[in-house]
Amino acid sequence: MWSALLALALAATNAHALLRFPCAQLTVVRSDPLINPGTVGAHLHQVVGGVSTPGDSFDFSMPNGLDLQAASQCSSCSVLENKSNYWTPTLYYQSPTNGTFTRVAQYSGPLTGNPNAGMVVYYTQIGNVTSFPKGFRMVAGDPFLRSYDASIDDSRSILFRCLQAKDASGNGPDTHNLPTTACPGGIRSQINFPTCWDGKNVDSANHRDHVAYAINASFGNFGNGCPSTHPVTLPLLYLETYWDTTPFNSGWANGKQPFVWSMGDPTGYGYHADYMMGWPEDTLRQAMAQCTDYGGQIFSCPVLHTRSEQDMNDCAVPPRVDEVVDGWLTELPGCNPVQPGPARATPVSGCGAPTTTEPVTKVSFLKAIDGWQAVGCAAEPAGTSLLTGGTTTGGGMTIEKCLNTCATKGFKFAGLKNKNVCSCGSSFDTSKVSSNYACNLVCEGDPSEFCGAANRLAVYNGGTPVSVPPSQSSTVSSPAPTGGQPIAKYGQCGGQGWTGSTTCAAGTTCQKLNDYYSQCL
Ligand SMILES: *[C@@H]1O[C@H](CO)[C@@H](O)[C@H](O)[C@H]1NC(C)=O
Ligand SMILES: *[C@@H]1O[C@H](CO)[C@@H](O)[C@H](O)[C@H]1NC(C)=O
Ligand SMILES: *[C@@H]1O[C@H](CO)[C@@H](O)[C@H](O)[C@H]1NC(C)=O
Ligand SMILES: CC(=O)N[C@H]1CO[C@H](CO)[C@@H](O)[C@@H]1O
Repeated sequence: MWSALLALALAATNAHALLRFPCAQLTVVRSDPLINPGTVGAHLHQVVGGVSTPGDSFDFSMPNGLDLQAASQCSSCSVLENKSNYWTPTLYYQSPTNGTFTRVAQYSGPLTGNPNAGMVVYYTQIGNVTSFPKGFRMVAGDPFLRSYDASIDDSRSILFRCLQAKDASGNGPDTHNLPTTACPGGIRSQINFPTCWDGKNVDSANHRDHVAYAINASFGNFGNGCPSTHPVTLPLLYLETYWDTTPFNSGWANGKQPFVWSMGDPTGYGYHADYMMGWPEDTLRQAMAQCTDYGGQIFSCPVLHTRSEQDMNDCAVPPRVDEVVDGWLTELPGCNPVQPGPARATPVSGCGAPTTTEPVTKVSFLKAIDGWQAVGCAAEPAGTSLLTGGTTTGGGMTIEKCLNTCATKGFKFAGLKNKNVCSCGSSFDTSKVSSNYACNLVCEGDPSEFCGAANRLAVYNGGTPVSVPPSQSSTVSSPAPTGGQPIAKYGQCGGQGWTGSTTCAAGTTCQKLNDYYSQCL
């Protein structure tokens, strides 16, 4: 799509507005607040974008009318103004020899930096567009499709690119199904959302009836205008995700492609995506009028601003479903059976997979370990060391291995960083800890644990417990409402260090969610 658009933009006399920006991974969890609101979802998703409360998980319940712009405190996307949420399924490799599954890592695309990869988001102006209204949401694709039907919009809106190299060219053949040959640069999944709206409803029961694809549109083709039932043209939103399938290129048997989407789809036809709009309404409108850089670069658009990659990576939340999604799994999360079709897939349930969510207060990227205090996640920029008693790297690092190593050497403090680095120390400056930091990379040696992140140290203390100061706001903080105005629903109304108003708008009350944050609900 990228090269097609570039050609189009260069050829066009009137430039189409284009935004293209990366989003880091917010969370990977069996949640789908559109399709399965308030409960555990049917299959695993990777989610990017805003978080409705800081330190909270991507919410399982995102009720109609929720104003993401007002509610979101951080976003994993590079555009500061954008608090939208986007999610897609995740990709697994299934071993042809023993049938177990392991999750395929993602990588950030070329030309958009190097955040902890989620996806690259595009918004394109196709003619005279009307921006998404507040509260707007929709889905693209159909998770139950297992064959290609050119008459189905969902079928045409998806393509997979078999990348020939991990470089900026992005070259490779596109197919509607998962590639049938091993791809030297991995696979890029590409999906278009509908671009035509009924002009009235921000959502519909199936999250689709209020929107439609343009006539004869397909991925990379804008189509021939909107149908009369949905006459209002929206910006074209599309998502690209880079899957690093290359470690498995030698793991094909009998020429059969070994990848399967998290809903049990080995074909690719059931690929799908969800969108919850979280822009300030007028900002996207202005961007669609003014951001005509043909590369879609945000920094060349005066209306928009970017956040740092570190801030993107720090906007991450722990999964609230108690299940392991990495390592080698005997079943896909939610125990979705692999259904190759060509008939539509059928949903399964009651297979024993968790159906309840963990309380927000219970989930953390740090683990509760007897005799150790989980101090918190601290900033440790490259070239600096918060714990100075030496480091060990690799060796199938786990939290337990690191704590044991440090304890054996007589150190009270242990810290884990970047999946596999362990450092020890006899003292630690707790002011470096912030709940705004994410220590969310899965440990090299245990897929059920997290071992810090790049530039972020997960700190444990085996000595006398230390007190951790209230969280410093390091990234983006919401300004306290002024003038004693009542705070709107979902707005912050209290918590550690809060100096703003605590008066909620009529019909809502200030409810304590956790120690450092409270909301009008
Ligand atoms: C299954 O096969 C994969 C490689 O295809 C291997 O890494 C994994 O350890 C195997 N698991 C079991 C339980 O044999
Ligand atoms: C674009 O759409 C707006 C709102 O529907 C309308 O007022 C305006 O005239 C349109 N502009 C063009 C150039 O078609
Ligand atoms: C859509 O495609 C069909 C089949 O190619 C064609 O017959 C029809 O004229 C097209 N409609 C429009 C509006 O382009
Ligand atoms: C926290 C945050 O990113 N807020 C920004 C959201 O977008 C508005 C409108 O552009 C900005 O003013 C905020 O700073």
